Amino acid sequence: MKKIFLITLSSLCFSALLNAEPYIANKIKPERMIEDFSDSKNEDFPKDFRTYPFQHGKAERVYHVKEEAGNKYLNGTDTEDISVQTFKRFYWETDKWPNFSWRWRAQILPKGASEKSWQTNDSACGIYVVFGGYTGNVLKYVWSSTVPAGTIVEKEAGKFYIVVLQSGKKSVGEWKSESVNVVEDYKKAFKAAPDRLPSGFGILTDGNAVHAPASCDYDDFMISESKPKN
Ligand SMILES: [Ca+2]
Repeated sequence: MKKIFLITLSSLCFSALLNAEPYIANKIKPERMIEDFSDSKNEDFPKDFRTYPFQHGKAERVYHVKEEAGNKYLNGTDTEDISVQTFKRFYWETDKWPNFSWRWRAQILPKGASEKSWQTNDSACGIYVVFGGYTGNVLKYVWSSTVPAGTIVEKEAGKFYIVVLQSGKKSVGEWKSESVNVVEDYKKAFKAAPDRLPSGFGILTDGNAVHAPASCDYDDFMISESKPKN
């Protein structure tokens, strides 16, 4: 009788441990790596990235995976006025995972570019978060040639806003880490909460408006439940 009791007790403990595991895992892993380019081949177009509508096309001339000290990252370089975005789709529940972080390193700022006018609207580094698919509402984060960091530029009222995170030459050639809350930024720009989810994120390095070369490196795109502690 005593033996049976002990076996029952130990299996109960074991099953309690098993049941507890997902809870502990959720508690200690509040972030998800979305893309670190480690699955892509050096010099290739990045794996799992697409362009609209279906083919890579000219984007293959702009975006290449590079390797440095054993780490792979993405370089976007546009010297031909191509201006094509590439994107990665994933199921992004921004209500649970509102924080988005990445690293970027501007290499060449397109000279004379300013996001404030369509005639000069180029950015060395640009990240798109589109709420609601191709035709949804757009938040774009940039490293601007000239517009001060902290500026939100209204490109199209109620449709398209640019948030400037880095600006100018001072940190060109240096990796910078960014961490944003896309839901809070959406509310600031659109004056309302998002009613649709993003289907992933896009990248654009371009210099076609001012006809100047642009180049940026990107890496470590992550989402998290709360702001990463630095
Ligand atoms: Ca990497």
